[in-house]
Amino acid sequence: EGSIFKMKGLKYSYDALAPFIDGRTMEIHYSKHHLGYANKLNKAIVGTDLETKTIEEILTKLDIKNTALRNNAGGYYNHNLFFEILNPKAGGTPSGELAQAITTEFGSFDEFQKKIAEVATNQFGSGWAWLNVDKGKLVVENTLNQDSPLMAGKTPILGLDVWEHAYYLNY
Ligand code: MN3
Repeated sequence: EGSIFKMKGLKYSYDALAPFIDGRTMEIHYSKHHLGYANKLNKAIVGTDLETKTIEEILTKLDIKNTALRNNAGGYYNHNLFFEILNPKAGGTPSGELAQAITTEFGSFDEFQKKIAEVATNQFGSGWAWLNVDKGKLVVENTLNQDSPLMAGKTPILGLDVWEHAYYLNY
């Protein structure tokens, strides 16, 4: 009842990314912050016609003056992506079409890494650094707060959470 958008679960344990991200930080981030966005998103849409929409539909047609929906729909979507793409058995350099597109757009994988690190570390206040597809091209950019690239018609591939809550216990 009322719980329309569910938590997807983690495919690894909270401490699987240590020592880079410690278990306590991951537990708080997932079970308090991410869950909070899901709960507040569900509260914002209960009884409205948004109940039957997908999260992507909600974000691409969002009324940005609806602050509760903007923050929590964005927060829910962004964190689903974040916790899915982090994985202790993943990483390394990409291959195939993505590797080719990164070389075309940024010159090399190293240059791409430099660029996204620069965008992330220069974020003023809370937000995200992204690798997005924008009109068929890769772009590195940031968003403020929990705004999702989907709100601007872009497709996120990689999202780096640079809110303090993502790292503040150890960094
Ligand atoms: Mn977060």
